Parts: sequence; C-alpha cells; structure tokens
Amino acid sequence: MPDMKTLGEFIIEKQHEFPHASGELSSLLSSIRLAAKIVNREINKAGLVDITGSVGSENVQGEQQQKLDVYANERFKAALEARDQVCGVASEEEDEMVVFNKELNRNAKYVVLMDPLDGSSNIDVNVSVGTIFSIYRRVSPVGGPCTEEDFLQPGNRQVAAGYVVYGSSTMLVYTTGNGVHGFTYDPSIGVFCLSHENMTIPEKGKIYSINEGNYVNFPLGVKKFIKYCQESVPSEGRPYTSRYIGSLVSDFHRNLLKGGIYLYPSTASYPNGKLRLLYECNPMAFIVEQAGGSASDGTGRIMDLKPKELHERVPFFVGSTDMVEKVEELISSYPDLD
Ligand code: P6P
Repeated sequence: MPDMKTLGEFIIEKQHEFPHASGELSSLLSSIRLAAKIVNREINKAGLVDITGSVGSENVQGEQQQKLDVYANERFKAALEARDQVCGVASEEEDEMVVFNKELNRNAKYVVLMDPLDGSSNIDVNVSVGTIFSIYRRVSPVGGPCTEEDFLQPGNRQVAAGYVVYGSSTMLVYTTGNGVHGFTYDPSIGVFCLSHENMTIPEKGKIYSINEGNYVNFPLGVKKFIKYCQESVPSEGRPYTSRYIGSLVSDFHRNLLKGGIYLYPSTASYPNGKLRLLYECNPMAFIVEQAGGSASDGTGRIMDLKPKELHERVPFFVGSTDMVEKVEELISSYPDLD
C-alpha cells in the first residue's frame, strides 16, 4: 500500500513549483477542496432530500437550473470569497462576473472561472456530474475591483485548472502546469488521497465520445471522422468504441485514463458548439495538454483563442493527440460548403 498522501500535503509539497510561490495558490486550491467536499456530501444524498429537480429559474444559458446547480455555485463562491486570494469569479450560473468587494479580496491576485455543476441535467437519473475550475492571475491593478479583462484572458495564461468528478467515487484532478495529478476522496476520513500521480493520456485512443443524435447537422469533416472510426480497425487490432455519458467531466475523465476523444462540434441547436470556452474548454484543454493530449476548436489550439465574452461557446475536440489531429485533418480536407 503506497504511503497515503493527502491533497493538502501534496499541494504544500509541490508549492515550490508554483510561479512566484507564495502559498496563495496553495490556499486557493485548498478552498476549492473544501467546497468540493461540501458539494459531494449533498450530491451523495440528493435522492434523499428535496434538493434535486429544477429550481424553476433559468441560467444565462436558458437551461433549467437544478437546485444542486444553485447550491454548488453558492458553496464554491462562498469558499473562494472567504480566503484572501481571489478578487472575483465568473460562473456558468452567473450572468455577469461576481466582484468580491471586501478589502481582503480587492488585494487578491487571482480570479477563478467555474462550471460549478456540469452535466447537472443528469442529477435526477443518478449519472456522474462534475465541477470544473480555471484560475488566472488578475491583469487589473491589485487593490481595485476585478474587471472583465481579468476573465477574458486566453487559456494559455491559466495558472491552474482542474475538475471534480462526483461518480462511483469522487475524484479531484488538477494541474498547475507541472503535470496532472488525481486524488480520490475517502469519505470515512474526509480527505482526498493521492491516487493518480502524473496522469498521462494514451497518445492513440480507441474511444470517441459524441452525441450522434446531432449527426445530420455535423460539419462534413466530423461526419468523415465518425465514419473513419466506424470503418477502420487501428493497427492494434481492437476497433474503435463509442462511449457518450452526456456529462463532459465524466467523458473527459474516462478518456484521460483510457485514451480517446470527446467531440462537441457545431450543431443546429448550437451553431458555435455547446461547450463554453472560458470555464469548460480552457480548463480541460490545460489538463489534457499537461497529460500529453490535445484540445482544438477544429482548426487551432483552444488555449490560443482570445475570448470575447464570458459565456462564449466554441466547437470542442479534446483528448488523445492522434485522434484530435485526425479530426483537424478531416475538417480541413472536407470544408463545409457555405
Ligand atoms: P448534449 C452538459 O450540459 C454539457 O455541457 C456537457 O457536460 C455534456 O458533455 C454536454 O453538455 C451534453 O450535451 O447536447 O449531448 O446533451
């Protein structure tokens, strides 16, 4: 049994690797750890108390807000505001950025973007859901309120990113630019224990994750990729497999461990793709690149895109490099005729 190391111990041990390590990023990651434990507790009993089901309001995406969505958003905001490292957050559940106005927050160095409970439509059917977070150093002057520019930075400026997957076991996976590390929650002692150090994604994947119900409106190059997966047998002999949970964090996590690609191209309902650049695509792109994979909008690197607005959507192809490059090649070879 390898010696057990907790997330807190690991963060402190690796603190010297953070640029300008001053303990603040460590403390910020610890506040996310705390909120994840609280949300995990509520998700695990969601079927028992009146906390599932839509709260009736709609979020900026026009999606029914599940009560757990709202709960998770409030928990993560409160945990982040309580520490003096964060001056504001942007969230899928908030129309505008949230400025933390306490004195201790205005002198903070970081902003956090998050999808507090991604895949929440799966809650009522007991399918895994997740939290996604992305951390930047602010560009606005310390001492004043954060500005929208702090949140509209390209993904290549992230200082940390991660996700929590609330599944058969709850895991927290994060990167600070020095590899990807996974921690499994032990509820009996209330700690995240190091279980997957230096995670790497297999370069050649066999799994493709896409909602084929949207096939008729996919770009021609994406249709060609699906056909390629269905008709070719890779050199290792095992055919490709289609796996789609409908929860980005769960599909991403499985593909990170086993190799594969997640695709959300433009569709009739989402002509620019469904996934949000700032708090879904960029953090997942940072993680997958640190694990040796790739993330593209079909024509270029996700993390090089300059965001224009908080809830901007982009086409998203993320996972094993050989599969992402294949999709890019087919999109380039078979451009849609306008
Ligand atoms: P569809 C959940 O709403 C989400 O943002 C991702 O977690 C998931 O991969 C995707 O949307 C599912 O979308 O259109 O296939 O139901």
